[in-house]
Amino acid sequence: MTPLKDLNVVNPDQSTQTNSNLHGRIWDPVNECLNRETLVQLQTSRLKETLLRVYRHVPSYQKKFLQAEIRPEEVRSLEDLQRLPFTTKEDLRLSYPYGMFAVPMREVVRIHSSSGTTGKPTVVGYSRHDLQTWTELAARFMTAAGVTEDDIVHIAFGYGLFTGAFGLHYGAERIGASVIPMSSGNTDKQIMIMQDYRSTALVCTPSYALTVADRLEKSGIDPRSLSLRVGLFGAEPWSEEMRREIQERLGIVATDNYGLSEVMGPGIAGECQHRCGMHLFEDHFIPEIIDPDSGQVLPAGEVGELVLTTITKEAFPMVRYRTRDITRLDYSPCPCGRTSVRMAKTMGRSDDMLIIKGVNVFPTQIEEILFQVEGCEPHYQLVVERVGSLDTLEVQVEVNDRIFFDEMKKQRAFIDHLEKRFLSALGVGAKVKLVEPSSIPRHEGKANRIIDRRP
Ligand code: DLL
Repeated sequence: MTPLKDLNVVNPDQSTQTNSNLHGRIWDPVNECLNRETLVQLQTSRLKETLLRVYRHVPSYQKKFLQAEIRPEEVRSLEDLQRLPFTTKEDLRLSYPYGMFAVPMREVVRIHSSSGTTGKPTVVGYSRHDLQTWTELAARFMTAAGVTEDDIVHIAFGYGLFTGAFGLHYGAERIGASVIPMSSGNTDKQIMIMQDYRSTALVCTPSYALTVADRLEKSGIDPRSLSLRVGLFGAEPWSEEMRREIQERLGIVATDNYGLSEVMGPGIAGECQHRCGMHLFEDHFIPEIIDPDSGQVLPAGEVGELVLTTITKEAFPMVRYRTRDITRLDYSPCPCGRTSVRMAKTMGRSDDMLIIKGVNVFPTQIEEILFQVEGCEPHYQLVVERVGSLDTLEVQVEVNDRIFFDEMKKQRAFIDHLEKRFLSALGVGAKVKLVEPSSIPRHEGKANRIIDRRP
């Protein structure tokens, strides 16, 4: 473990203050740099408490545990977690709206809800203590991304039931940064505020960061004339290529952070300045990676579905929640000194995985290729159809103004080139359709890349 004196502590409540900027700043070094043995002890005792709480206070957990013939007291180690049943979005739907709350409503001080696209949303609640935890964890990952009390944090997530804006808002205030609660939409106004208020940190989805870059370009504003230096992006999958594109076009460092409303909102994991995976706050969440088909826990390092158990939440604890997000865990040491496991950038949700002629394809894989090809704009849409019993994929790609819409031969050669790249990288063919600049809808929040026309 890195000795505390070698870390740059910034949390005013932990002021064993230090020197070096070598590792970047660490908000809560005591808890972010625990050695594994201490961490496992802490996780085990917190897990036991959580299980007792849900068993006593949440009828659906009690029922599930009884069905699985396991009582909370029988869970004595982290390995025993595997004996517990999973919790799924369907469980949350069945208990809509408040059936899975583990405290009386008088102790719930905030309600949020997930951005479900179909049916009823899922409702989540926070106690006062949960909000404090959330704020601390947001301060952790924002500090890891490089935000300090000198930053002017421009929050372009929508304020509302979505957890994005509030999570980062309180985290930034906790750090002591100046927060601009801009909310989403009206890109021209966002840019005006960024210019006039000298925003230094941009908080939004990665796809919206590109929308901002497009608008700056169209308005003839040099991004380098803004004060932006760092971006904290999350809430949707994005590739390394997209990171490069955002960094180049906005002239900032782009960092990734991860969360989901059912478990907490943003503040589950985030990148440090080394950007080699997102530090997952294991003193609050226990991660597992499972095979999404069999439900079997996979060995460390393998790619699979992330399952999370909350171990400090009061109002809305989740036991073995299936996130549907596909990722991998890395337990190797990180040069920043934090000791937590790191989750890889998620490839996407298992729900978004397309199976084209038997081959699994994630939209982010297509994105990676598009961003490498000169002439493509970073805006695309995937159309999936079923012909007979086979699924087919069409990739609609925006091309930039400089490209030959009127020259058929060149256009054909460009399509052939892209189709070959897809075939060799994905192992399956995709049809490419070029579309006019600016014709693919832009999103203010999460981008919706897939049009599914399958019956
Ligand atoms: O998107 C919470 C959040 C807000 C995270 C702002 C980060 C920043 P939900 O609306 O419930 O909550 O959606 C959660 O979004 O299961 C993932 O599929 C996806 N997601 C979130 N962060 C990332 C990320 C918020 N960094 C769902 N990379 C999750 C890829 C992400 N996917």
